[in-house]
Amino acid sequence: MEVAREIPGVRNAVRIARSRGRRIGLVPTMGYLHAGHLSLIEAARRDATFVVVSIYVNPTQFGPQEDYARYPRDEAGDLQKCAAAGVDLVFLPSDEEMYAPDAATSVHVSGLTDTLCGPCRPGHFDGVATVVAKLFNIVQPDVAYFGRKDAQQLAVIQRMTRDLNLPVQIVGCPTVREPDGLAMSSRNAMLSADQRRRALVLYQALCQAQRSIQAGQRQVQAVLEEMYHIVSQAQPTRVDYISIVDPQTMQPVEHIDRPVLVALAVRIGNTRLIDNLLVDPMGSAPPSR
Ligand code: PAJ
Repeated sequence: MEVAREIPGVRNAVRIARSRGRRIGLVPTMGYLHAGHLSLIEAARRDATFVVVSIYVNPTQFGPQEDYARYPRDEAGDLQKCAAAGVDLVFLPSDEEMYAPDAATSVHVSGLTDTLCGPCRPGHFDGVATVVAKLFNIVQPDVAYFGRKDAQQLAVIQRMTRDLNLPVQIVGCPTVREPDGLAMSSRNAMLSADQRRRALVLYQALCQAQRSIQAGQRQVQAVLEEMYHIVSQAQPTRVDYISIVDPQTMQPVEHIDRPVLVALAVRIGNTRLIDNLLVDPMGSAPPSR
């Protein structure tokens, strides 16, 4: 496995791989890798023949009051996991390598970012879209992999890629969960044992929403109230949102008459957790967890 900290090294390795006819797959991450990240790498290994993982805690997608400084980091552990997972190249840039001190350009995807995490995290999706556009330009992958756990992020990147004619195929991958249902996240490492137990309410609320909708509930408000009730039992520091939106536009739906994205963002202690479930009202048998 190669490790590159500078852009010319990445370009060179990718150029050689491409000259050998390899299909380049990119998995962008912020590190502290877990089974969710590894599932993206596995997906990349299935249909690409040269797998690049970027590990970069991107400062521009964190707000001034957010957890950039305490975001977990483990470079040595991440490199081991990448090597074991069969990654070909890891890109580990410094801030100086990624951003010129007078960088003045950013990518803004409008509309999709007006709801859910957008208003709660001003500038967040500009930071994400900009760094992902830069990673696409640095690595020039044929295909890139993103988790559905960050459904709004995936939608933003799909829209940016289409709107800017970036020659990259975007693949969305299913959410990987702990055995009890908690969505895997690097931020889970910041939870105390008690907060970890309380964090399960996110998934419990989503499952309840799915049960209600699949049992025939079509009123958005009724589903949201049930979810608030479950979430409030964990005494969250704050509920940023609990919403039911159209999975393509991310806009709130009025009536549940087609597949909907049920999504929530909740703070347990100082840790902000998000999760979502795509619910088909015509679907069968909700999970029993
Ligand atoms: P990060 O949170 O490290 O996530 C990297 C990728 O892993 C994202 O595509 C995310 O959706 C996916 N992922 C995280 N948890 C997952 C889970 N439980 N199941 C499946 N996939 C999961 O998302 C980012 O980093 C950044 O915003 C980034 C795109 C790298 C830009 O900086």
